[in-house]
Amino acid sequence: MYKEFLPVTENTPSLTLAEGNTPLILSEYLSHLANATVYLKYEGANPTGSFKDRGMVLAVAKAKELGARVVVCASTGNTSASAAAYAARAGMRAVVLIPDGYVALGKLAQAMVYGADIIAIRGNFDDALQRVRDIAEPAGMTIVNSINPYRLDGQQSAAFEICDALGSAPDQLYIPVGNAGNISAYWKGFRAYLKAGRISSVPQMCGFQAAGAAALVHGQPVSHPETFATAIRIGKPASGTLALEAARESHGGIWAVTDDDIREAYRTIAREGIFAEPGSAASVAGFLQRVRSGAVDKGSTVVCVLTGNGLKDPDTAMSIQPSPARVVDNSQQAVLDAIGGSL
Ligand code: AN7
Repeated sequence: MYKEFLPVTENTPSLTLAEGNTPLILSEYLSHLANATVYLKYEGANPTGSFKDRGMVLAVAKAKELGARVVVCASTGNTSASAAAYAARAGMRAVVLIPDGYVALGKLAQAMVYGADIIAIRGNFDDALQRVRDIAEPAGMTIVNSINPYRLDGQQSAAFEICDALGSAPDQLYIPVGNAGNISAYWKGFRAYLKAGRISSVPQMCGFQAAGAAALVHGQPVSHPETFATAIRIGKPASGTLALEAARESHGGIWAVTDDDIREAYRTIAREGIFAEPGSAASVAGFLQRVRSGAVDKGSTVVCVLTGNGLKDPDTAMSIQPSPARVVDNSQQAVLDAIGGSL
């Protein structure tokens, strides 16, 4: 679809699971709150339920084009699910290294069902990525983390879609930051669209890290990153320099949101019928923070990126309410009693 902006040639194998073209959903609640027009880019609608598919499709196709048989990645969960799916689709093998005990259940289930070799290391994501860097070349495997440039190239498509849907770039883009690839890819995409004359302005890039893993906010790596939003539990963002450039050049910034802020945002969008995983809700948490501090202009157009599907992390969803279902006898009266006659 956006082939002219991508390094695809006649030798690139055709590979797709129909990724992209995700919904841009108007949030009436957030728009009203900020006196602005606020959209949510719902990346949970991608084939494996996260934005990773946009870049993974290209990274795996290029690996295959160059003759690789095995792809490898470190992952907090979504990259491994996506790598496993596209490797399966391409008839290749996927090896994924994950931090033991810190990957949401749905993501682990995906990597397993798609048939990846899953190695859980006693360490965090940053340790896993270091091990991947150590082993990939000697083992003849292609790294498909976002240090692979094709990942960022492919992920530009989300920025293109937003501009095409709105007819122009938004004024501000809110986005979670983990390993810092996605914010860098969006910025690359907006600049490419500007250069091609498809848009006449670019948005302020507003990135948000979890407070317990806010390396770019503090200006130094976090050796023991902590947050319940395991997707962004990353202490040494590989694309940190690109992300800081995006923030600076666009007059935006990278800020921290607390786990409580993220939980509040997670519930807020769910009350509008939108289910996104905790890491994704960091964008909305950041938006709410900036509305409170008066940094969102009235009448402006804003997009918050919801990077992954809420179904990925059922444990977090269920932990928010201790006993979600009330179990009653199988009778009309028992059901009416349970709902308190409120109907
Ligand atoms: C839902 O899967 O790093 O700043 O290994 O899963 O581009 O890293 C995931 C990251 C945001 C952060 N939202 O994006 C991985 C991984 C969700 C994510 C991010 C991730 P980047």
